[in-house]
Amino acid sequence: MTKIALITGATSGIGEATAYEFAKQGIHLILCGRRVERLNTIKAALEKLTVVHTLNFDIRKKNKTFKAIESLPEAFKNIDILINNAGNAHGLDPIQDGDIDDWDTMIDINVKGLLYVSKAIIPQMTERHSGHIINIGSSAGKEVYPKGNVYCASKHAVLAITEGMRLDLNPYGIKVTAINPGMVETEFSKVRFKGDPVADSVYKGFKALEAKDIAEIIYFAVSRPAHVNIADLLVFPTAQANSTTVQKEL
Ligand code: NDP
Ligand code: 8X3
Repeated sequence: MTKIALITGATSGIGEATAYEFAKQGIHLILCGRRVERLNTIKAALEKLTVVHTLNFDIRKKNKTFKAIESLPEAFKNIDILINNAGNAHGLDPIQDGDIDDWDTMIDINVKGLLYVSKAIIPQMTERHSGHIINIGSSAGKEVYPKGNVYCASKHAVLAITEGMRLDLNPYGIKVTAINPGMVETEFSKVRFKGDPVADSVYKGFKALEAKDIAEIIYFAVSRPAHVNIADLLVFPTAQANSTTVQKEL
């Protein structure tokens, strides 16, 4: 039976690559993001492969998030796969110099936004006793690195929420998965460093993961048989051993 997937943060990076991967497999798509032009461009490209609906909202806005998901046409209301991917790091500063607006942004998007979207979608999954939620965590959710403080906290929270979801949704047969990437070359560093050219050096001197690498793993996770749930995956580029150990040739 054809599945329906909702992907947050589908306008770039891992979310966009996942949309392409799922479209190739004929999964029907609900693509979410704030940049409406990008949503339209991606929709136009993927409609050649599958059925696509777009939702343009900021996951920090609780009411707008619920309204957007309520607005889904009947054919898209029963979401089988939720990819909670939207998120970013904002800043890289020692805790004593951290920008409070950056802290708010990361907690509001990476943690609260993920919860709002989940809250809007889970009830129809529990009702149907079916569904798969994939939360995109991070290696930063497994260990804390210098100056990572609040971003790492937000991703540790994603991991705790994932485990909580897996426990609470267990009676309903809903799969819950955390996929935790190390360094992936996307717009992530541009957002983190707010356009500062330092962003360009983050992935220099080694082969970082590509968004597609994670997208393929996400598809692998959602395409396992009904009795198999990949609970938690940590994925590094080969050159990376942990958050602070990266073999670079400069
Ligand atoms: P990108 O910056 O390329 O993509 C981030 C996506 O999130 C965009 O589509 C953006 O869409 C969306 N987004 C951000 N803020 C909001 C918001 N307030 N409301 C709705 N959508 C939002 O980064 P990645 O693809 O790398 O990041 C995707 C996920 O992967 C994030 O959760 C990130 O923490 C995680 N991750 C990334 C790693 C990396 O090294 N790149 C490593 C480990 C985890 P728009 O701006 O259009 O709203
Ligand atoms: C992104 C990985 O190490 O850049 O979640 O914080 S890192």
